[in-house]
Amino acid sequence: MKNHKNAQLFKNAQQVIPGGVNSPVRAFKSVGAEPIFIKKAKGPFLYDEDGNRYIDYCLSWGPMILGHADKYVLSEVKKVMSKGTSYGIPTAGETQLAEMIVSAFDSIDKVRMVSSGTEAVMTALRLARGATGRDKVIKFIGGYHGHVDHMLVSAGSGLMTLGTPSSPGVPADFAKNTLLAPYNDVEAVMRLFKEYGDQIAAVIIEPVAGNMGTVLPKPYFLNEIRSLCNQNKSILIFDEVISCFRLCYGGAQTQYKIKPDLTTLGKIIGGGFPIGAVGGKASIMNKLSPDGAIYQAGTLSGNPVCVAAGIATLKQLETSKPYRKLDKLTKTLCDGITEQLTGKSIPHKINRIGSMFTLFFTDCEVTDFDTASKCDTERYGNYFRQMLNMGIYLPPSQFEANFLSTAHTKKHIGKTIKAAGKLRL
Ligand code: KE4
Repeated sequence: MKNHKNAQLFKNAQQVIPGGVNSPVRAFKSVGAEPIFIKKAKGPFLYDEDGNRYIDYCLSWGPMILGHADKYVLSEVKKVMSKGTSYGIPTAGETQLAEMIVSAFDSIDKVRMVSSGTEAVMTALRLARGATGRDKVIKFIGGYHGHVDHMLVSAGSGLMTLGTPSSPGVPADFAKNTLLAPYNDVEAVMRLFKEYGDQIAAVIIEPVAGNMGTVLPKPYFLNEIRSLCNQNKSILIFDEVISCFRLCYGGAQTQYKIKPDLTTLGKIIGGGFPIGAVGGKASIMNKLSPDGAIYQAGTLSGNPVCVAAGIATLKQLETSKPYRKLDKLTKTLCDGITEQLTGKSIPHKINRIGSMFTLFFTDCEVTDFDTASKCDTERYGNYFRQMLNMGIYLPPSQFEANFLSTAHTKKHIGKTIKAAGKLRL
């Protein structure tokens, strides 16, 4: 694999961009490599500046479910762009996208659009705190909800504890209202409610975790969390920034038949453009300004170009209903990789739901951050680098999810399985 231009571009970037990247994971640090620089992308393929082509299983961290540069999305975006790109004044498109989201989610009566998943989470948490008059929030260890100050917290000593900042620059004061519990551990959540019940504004959870690698909720885990929130009059927030429209035409909540009070969305609903959204029951959403007192705002919120890409993406997902096919193709890929690695006696586990999966290098089931962090990340880095050299682009971290798009075919899957057969790990 040629790498000359990539290396030079990375050197140039590091002169003027911190770490040479605009989001840390893109630096490939956790996989012991230097980043490639992308020149273009089409369908399932990425093309870097050195002319190397890759089958892409990261898909910009999830949004590109139709593959890159989808013809219809681009044509709809070009149409809208030709009439201007931002007004800061309402457009009919925003209502159309909101209506599509409302009709896809039983739990959502109203939607407020923002420009990122982080902003959606920030808004949802402020809404929950404003609506309940309470300050504490429960999150799960290994859950990632964007870089909101009071979500950048990690567990201190013991299994359940008050959050301590996981990043410099987050005042301890901001973290003290964040409580942590291990994912899939209902008893830990019960203990938190027992101790802090009437102070807990919300529980925020990735109904299918994607940020410790893919980790699925144990049976009834989400139901238990739902009933604990009901009993304590706390708000249940499903962070579906990854899972919305990924697993089905709706969210993980549709699949698991659980109705949260608020949902954060992002990624796919923007079709590759900057977007986020928070949706929920009108009784809560109406508390947002200007009708309500809870403030939230954004210059480019509901931007017409981003909204056009989102509408074009959701329209195709709604009509083509690709989910069964995506599930089948992803199963074929995962079964093929497992066959190859088992043949090499390499301990591994694959957690998968639909077209979202993670290959963990471990011999134990991965059900929470504790078990995920026991994985062999060195081996993952080796796997990433070898697959990259064979033209397969994977998430540059063990603790992320892989995705398929409707542009991936059996041919691409076959090539990927064949590459897995050549691994020397
Ligand atoms: P953004 O602010 O990055 O748009 O969204 C934050 C966010 C919120 N909630 C969930 C469940 C998320 O996964 C994310 C962001 N996802 C990561 C990848 N897992 C973004 C990649 C990155 O940070 O560069």
